[in-house]
Amino acid sequence: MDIIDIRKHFPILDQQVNGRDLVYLDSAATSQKPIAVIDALSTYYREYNSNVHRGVHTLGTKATDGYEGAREKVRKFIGAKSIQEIIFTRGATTALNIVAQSYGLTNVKQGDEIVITYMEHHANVIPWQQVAKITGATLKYIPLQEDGTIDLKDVEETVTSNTKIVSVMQVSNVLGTINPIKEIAKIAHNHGAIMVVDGAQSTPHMKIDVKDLDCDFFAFSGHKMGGPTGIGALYGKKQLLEKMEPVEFGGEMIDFVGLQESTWKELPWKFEAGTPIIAGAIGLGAAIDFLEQVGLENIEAHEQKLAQYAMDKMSQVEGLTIYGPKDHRAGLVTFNIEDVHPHDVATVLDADGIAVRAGHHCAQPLMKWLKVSATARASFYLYNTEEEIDKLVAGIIKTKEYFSNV
Ligand code: 7TS
Repeated sequence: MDIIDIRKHFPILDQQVNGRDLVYLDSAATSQKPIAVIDALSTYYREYNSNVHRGVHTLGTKATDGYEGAREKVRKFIGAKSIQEIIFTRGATTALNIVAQSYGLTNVKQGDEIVITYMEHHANVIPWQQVAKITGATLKYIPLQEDGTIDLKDVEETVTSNTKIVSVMQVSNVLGTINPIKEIAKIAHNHGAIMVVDGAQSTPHMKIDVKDLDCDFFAFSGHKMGGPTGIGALYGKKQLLEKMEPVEFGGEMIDFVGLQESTWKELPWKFEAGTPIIAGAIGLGAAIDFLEQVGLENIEAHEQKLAQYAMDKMSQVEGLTIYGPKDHRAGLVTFNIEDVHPHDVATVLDADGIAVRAGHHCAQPLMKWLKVSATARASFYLYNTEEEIDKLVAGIIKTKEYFSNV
């Protein structure tokens, strides 16, 4: 992987922020977009903007081909069997909400259990809280080890014959933990529960194979993997999706509409009411092409190297707390500087052109578990370099010194 060449595909990186070269270390919030994606959006709007699945005119056919072609790219990218199992959504949040509202509300009843973990993003907490509230089910949490990993023994102990749904993130957006999804899915299935995976932080960075994971549902967002905002996907096993009711109703998703009753289109379109996110899907398809050209295994290896480099350098800084496992972790490092608020850390770093995120990262149950109210986080992607991590570490030391003198 030639990093200089990779960076040429991301024009936004080549700019100064506050008089310094931009160091973008916030890809876990949203990644930057390669020219191929920007061009795909522009070409769609300039040359063949049309609605899909309706007209027979040439532009409409081209738009439909682009939109459905992107679905096939997603199918292949995550290893699904059929395009019927790929539903375009606004992102991971919408995908998880569809599973909760459609599958959850019909298949969970009083006395049942839904199992998640303490490290989940709010998008994989609140939809289940709502299902538990409405149905009278119990929401249970798999505990974490001290280093922020999951012990399968704890999964065995938490999941019971009353568990109907187990929903776990594949990669933590705060701890960088990579969870053993395949093994957790096995435990869920042994107890007759289904396995839902929040793949928002894994799909951009590692090869995903939903068949190998044997998960029942898998959710991800396009904007964290070089694609546009407003597009993502829900994968679901066909036999489950077939039995599920849509959560949105209107145009596009119907087969026949009578005065009192209507019937739905076949999968996956019954879940896509209204004019879909056509440009977004085409842009996501272009992002997938780009990632595949670079190679997911190359991206993963590059980020592993960056993560290890960052962990080595940052752990040498006194007064710095780093959260999450020491190794076998994803390309992000979450930290706090002793006696300095993370928002101040992010502000001082920004003055040097370094973009990191500070806050609770939409993981308040995890913040409670970590006994902090907020943290700072540097997250990496294929375009980041070791030199940028050196700048981050220098910025952290500068921040520490600045606040020790005030
Ligand atoms: N799940 C995980 C693990 C995430 O990290 C995020 C977004 C979501 C779900 C929601 O994705 P969305 O695209 O539907 O919003 N995480 C973050 C983050 O860590 N910083 O900003 C957004």
